[in-house]
Order: sequence, then structure tokens, then C-alpha cells
Amino acid sequence: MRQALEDIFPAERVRTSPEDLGVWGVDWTRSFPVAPGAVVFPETVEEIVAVTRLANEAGFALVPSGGRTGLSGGAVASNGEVVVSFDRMNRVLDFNPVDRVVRCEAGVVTARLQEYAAERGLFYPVDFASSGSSQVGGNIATNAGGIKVIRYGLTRDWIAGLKVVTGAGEVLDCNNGLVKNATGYDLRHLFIGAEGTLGFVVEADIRLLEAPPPQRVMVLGVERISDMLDVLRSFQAAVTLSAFEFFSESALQHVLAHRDVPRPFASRAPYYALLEFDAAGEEAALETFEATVAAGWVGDGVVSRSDAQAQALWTLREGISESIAPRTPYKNDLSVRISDVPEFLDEIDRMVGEHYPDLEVCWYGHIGDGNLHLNILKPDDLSIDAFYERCHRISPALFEAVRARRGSISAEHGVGLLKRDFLPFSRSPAEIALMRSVKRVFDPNGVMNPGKLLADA
Ligand code: 2HG
Ligand code: ZN
Repeated sequence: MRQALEDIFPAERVRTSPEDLGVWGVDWTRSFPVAPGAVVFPETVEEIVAVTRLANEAGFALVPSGGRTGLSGGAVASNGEVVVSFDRMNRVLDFNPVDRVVRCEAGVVTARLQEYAAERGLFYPVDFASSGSSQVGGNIATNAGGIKVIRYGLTRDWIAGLKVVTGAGEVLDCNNGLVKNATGYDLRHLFIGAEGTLGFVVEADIRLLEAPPPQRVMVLGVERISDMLDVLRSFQAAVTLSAFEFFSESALQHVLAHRDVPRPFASRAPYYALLEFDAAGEEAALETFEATVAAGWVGDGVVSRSDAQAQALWTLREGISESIAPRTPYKNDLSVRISDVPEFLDEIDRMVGEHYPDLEVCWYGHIGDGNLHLNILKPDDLSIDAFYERCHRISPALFEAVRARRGSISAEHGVGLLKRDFLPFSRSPAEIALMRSVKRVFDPNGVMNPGKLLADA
């Protein structure tokens, strides 16, 4: 295989050392075997076409690899696959200020795209804690969401065009940055969220928008989760929200132990809401805060007085995932309709409490989008395998509760390997059969990220 790969790539861009395979063969998950056959670093679309054709002829599999910040194993190579890293395809190719569209290669790091926009007085609004490492190709492959979805939507909403290489090695230019295009099936949207199972996203046309006005961040202590939506509704009526997030006291304690940031205020609450809104609405926000206190929904609160304080408040939310990572959590990324969130959260919280009274549960997430991250933390004296085995016993009941509310078993992290066997809880047999048929159209020999999203047929 190495020889055939070296016919396409210079030797230094084909790596097979155990150290390199260990780095590029895995994402932020830690529960899957890591065993790629090689890692290659293309620099051109032609090289990606060539390696895809080779995979079809020689019968090996390919795993597309971006910033490897995924949490569902979508970029893990466990079976001798060739990992195709986009680390060297990280150029911004073009920017048109009239269209406000930037064309970039898939390996551009999300934070770099955000900076590129800011340098032009514009804004790329998709944002999350891992934006300093994640790449736009990976964001597109998972239709990444993050912390500003309530105002700006998902990655999908900002993609004006895609260049892809299909699993058969064909290059497609989908939508070409157009605003309007009524010419039939929009193949671009099939590749967004496909987790690399149909082909490679190699370039993207990404829309930017005008820079937002100054923002304020507010953190509120909320006594009952059932009051969270009343708080959301009150603020939605008063200010223009850019974010409405939540976290539990237990999640907060991990960030405080891990990062050099203070508590938002002295008093404790079981839950906290974090809001970001246009600064012009500050007075209205303070009045709304008083009203939510008077209603008994909110105990205490704080509003940012400086950018540094806003950042420190955001750290309380964005720092959670990293601060609990050493406890190798059993992770879930669930969504239900926003109106169903309080009952759903109560139901799951009760279920977890009954089954695992001895385990620590951290709740946080994008509650304003109906997206909850449930993390159960491993006790130090339990092995990782024994812990996951214990947690997985509850997965069917958990996902049954999701199905009962017609929710999603993966709101934003993707299905990958982690949620693959549970896909039928969110998608019908007819849908899954159609997804398989779509995969066969674009990837007839099944070389693209096999075993991810859909179990091998
Ligand atoms: C977040 O919202 C990320 O912080 C990570 O989606 C969630 O670690 C998680 O479960
Ligand atoms: Zn999230």
C-alpha cells in the first residue's frame, strides 16, 4: 500500500510510524481501537481524486480527517484505513466583498476563518469551544452547531457552495456560491452532515455577514429547570439574544477546579443560564432580570462589565467539556423540541439517578436550541471498560425516551461510531434504507469512512 501511495504523494506526505498513526487515527473520543494503515497529507484536489481512485481499485478504505475534535468517533480509523488529513489544505482561496463569500480549502481552522472575516469587518457566526482546532471540512461533515445557533443557525446555513470528491473519485461543484439556484436536487446538502461517508468535502464557499453590534453576557442562577423556558421567553421578548446556554452546578464546579475563573456570583443554584445579547438591550435585560427574580425563577445574576468579564463568564460554559475530559465521560448529545426540554430533562435525570445513584451527572448545553449534553463521569476506581459497560445498559431506555419525543440521539456531534447502533431511535427503517441507497450512489465500493453513521450492510 505504501508503494502505491508514494506513486501519488511524495514520501514525506505518507506516514506510517506508530506515533503518527496514533495521532492522526483518532479524534477526541478515547473508547475505540486506533489502527490506521497510513496517513496521507494531500495538497491538491487532484491528489485526493488519485487516492480515492486507488482506494477503489486496491480495495482499501479512507477516513477523512480534519481537526479531529469530534466526539463521536467519526474520524477514528480502527481497521487499517488510510487517513486523509486536510492539514495541508488550509488555504483561503478567494474572497469576494460583493458576494461576501469566502472560498477556502477544507483544512482551514474555524478560528482562522473567524479572524479572516473580522479582518474585513465581517463575521463568521458558527462558534464553539473547539474552534481553535476544528477545521471547516469537519464542521461541514457534521453540520456543526455550537453556541450561537439560536441566532445564526448551523454550519449548513452558511455554506453557499461545495467542491466535493465523491467516493467514486468524481469531482462535483455544488451550487458554486449562488444565492438562488432552482435546478433540482441540491447535492450540497447531502454532503453537509454526511460525516465523510459519501466523499470528501475539499473546498467550500462560505457566506459571511456584517459584524454584530457589541454584546453583553449575563449569567443567572435558576432554581428549577422547569423555569428555564419562562426565563428564555422573557428575555426573548425583551432583547436580541445571540446565545441561551445552560449548565448545572456540578458542571460549574469542574470548570472552577480546572480554570482560573471566579464563580459568577456568591450564591449557588442548581442550574445556571448564560445569555448573550446585543448591548443596546442592556437596560431592557436588567428590567427583565428583575422581573424573573420577582417571579421566583431566578435567584441571582451578573452582567458583563468588560470584554474580559464576558470572556470569563463564557469560560464557565465553554470550559466544561475540557474540564471533565479526564473523567472519560459517557457522553450524550440529545435534542428535543425546545418546549419539551424541561420534562425531558427531568425524565432523563430521574432515570439516570435511579440507575446510577453513585455516579456524578453533569448537565449542560444549548438549551435555547433544545440541545442537551448529558455527561456521566467515571469514578476513579472503575476501569473505562467497566464504566462504559455500566452506562450503556441505560442507553436503550435513554434513547427510547428520545424516540418517544421524536427527538434526536445526536443534535450536533454526529453519529460516527458512538451512536451508530442507535440510529434507528431517530431515523425510520425507510429513511435508513434510503440513506444506504444514497451512499451506494456516491460511494459504490464503500471506500468512504465505512462503519460510520451506518453499520456495514
Ligand atoms: C459543548 O457544547 C460541546 O461544549 C461539547 O458540544 C459537549 O462535551 C460535550 O458533551
Ligand atoms: Zn455542544
